[in-house]
Amino acid sequence: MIPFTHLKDWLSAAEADAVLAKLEARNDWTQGRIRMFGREIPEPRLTFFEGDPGLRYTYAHRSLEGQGWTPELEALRDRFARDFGIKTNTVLANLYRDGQDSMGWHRDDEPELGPDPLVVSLSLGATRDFDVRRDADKWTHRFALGHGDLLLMGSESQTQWTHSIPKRIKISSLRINLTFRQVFGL
Ligand SMILES: O=C(O)CCC(=O)C(=O)O
Repeated sequence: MIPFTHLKDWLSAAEADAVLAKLEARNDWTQGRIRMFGREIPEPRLTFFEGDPGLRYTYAHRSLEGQGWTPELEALRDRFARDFGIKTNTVLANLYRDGQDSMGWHRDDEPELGPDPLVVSLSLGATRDFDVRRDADKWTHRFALGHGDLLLMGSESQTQWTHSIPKRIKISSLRINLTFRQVFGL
């Protein structure tokens, strides 16, 4: 059993198109700077963070604070709670401008996410590979996440596994991913 559940076409094409258009039109996409291995580098993607006011999420020395919800992301958050019983109070959005943008192997295990974080991940736009690797034996599996697909990352997904979005130089169009998480005030 692996703790990742891929729900293809969870949003209809029309719904996915509408959310993607709203997100593409936002003007708060930022290229953050993160610290890795003692060096500060620009992230190879753009991001924004949204969530309950005052909630803070810090990764790779980059600190983000929630300032409330836009209606379309709040509606998605409520749907996840209703459909899956997964309560979330923040969303980190990633925009991969093309296949040169990527995310290295990592886990979402910051202390404010609690001991066994659950993550609900919605993909929009270009299909990209999403690789997962199990700590115990380094076994890897690849999901192709397409427009409107949902990936539920369940119990142990962040404690026993890592994940990544590899570069794909032939992909020239953008992808947006929304990762909804529950941040606990520390
Ligand atoms: O873009 C994705 O599908 C993954 C995003 C991710 O790994 C993260 O935000 O931690």
